[in-house]
Amino acid sequence: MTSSSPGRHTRTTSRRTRSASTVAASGVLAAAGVLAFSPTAPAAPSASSTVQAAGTLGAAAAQSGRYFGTAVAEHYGEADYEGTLNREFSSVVAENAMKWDATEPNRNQFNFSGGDRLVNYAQQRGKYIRGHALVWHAQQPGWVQGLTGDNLRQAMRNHISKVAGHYAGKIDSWDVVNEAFEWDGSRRQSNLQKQLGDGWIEDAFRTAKTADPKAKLCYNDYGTDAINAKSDGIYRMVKDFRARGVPIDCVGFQSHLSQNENLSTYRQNLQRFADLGVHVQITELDVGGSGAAQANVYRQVAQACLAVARCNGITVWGVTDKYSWRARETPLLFNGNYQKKEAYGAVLAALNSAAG
Ligand code: 9MR
Repeated sequence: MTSSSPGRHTRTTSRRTRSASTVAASGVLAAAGVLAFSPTAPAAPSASSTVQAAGTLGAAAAQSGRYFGTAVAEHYGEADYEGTLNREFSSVVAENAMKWDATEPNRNQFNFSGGDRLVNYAQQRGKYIRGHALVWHAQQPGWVQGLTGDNLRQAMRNHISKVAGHYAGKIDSWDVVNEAFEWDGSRRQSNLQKQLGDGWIEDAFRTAKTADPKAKLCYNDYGTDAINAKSDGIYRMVKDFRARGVPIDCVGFQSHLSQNENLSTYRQNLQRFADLGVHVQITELDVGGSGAAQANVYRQVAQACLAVARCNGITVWGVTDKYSWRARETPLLFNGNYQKKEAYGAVLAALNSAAG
């Protein structure tokens, strides 16, 4: 991929020409405002005899113009956590700090402290930033849960306007709406759906577009990792939005998987969405399991994204197994002692082989 990915900053990327120092230097340039949000700087072509495989996930993904990110929780104080985060990942997303309950605990009273901290951290290091999540049926503050009718509509619009407005120009991709479909492809019967009817999702996207015109606006969900009834329902919505000019730019596939996952239609599913003209992103990847079986699922997911031109990035849902929401299933790329797991090697090799 050579254009307009992973962010809105067009760049061309040579294959396997980055070194760790190039990536580090690009972070400095980004901090100086030279390369705003660009995780890596374009590198000069080099002779194939001098080509080196990239040594970190972020640098390896950047060879094809993609980001490789992680969800971040509040563990910056831990040296190994921050060291691993900073070294390996070219993109971040707040695991919880930008959700509705965290950002607007009382009506129209906003708390941006956790989100601001992450955004500052990422900007200083030239990392891509995903925003998660403006509207979701879960993690709503108590005051939202009882609202009805137009009162809820106004609360939703105000929340999106204020949060997306606060971060306008800083977020590369926003999860505007999260998890709004059922397994059978129908709309989830959330308070939003029941009170506002089918129009609430496009209302949310239009409001976000006004608040932050430059961010890529995404619909994000789980259980959509195959061609199935749920992904069919979302596909129909995205197709309709594109046909009617509703501002949707990307679809996030959370990809909370297990090592026994059947991924036979994973790539085709990404591709059919991409063919609607949206970017697709793997947004919350984790794979319960261990060893070669786990590594194999990670490899297939990375290869699928690499095979789809509009798949512009992969995010894993945490840095270390220790702090994973699925900790007992050891689903991430680094173990509790921040050692690289077999899955790490599989992902790195896949990213490097796609580049070379
Ligand atoms: O990982 C998040 C965990 O710390 C929170 O307690 C939980 C609350 O619902 O949300 C988790 O993240 C979810 C994400 O925001 C949306 N997709 C599913 C993720 C795992 O539950």
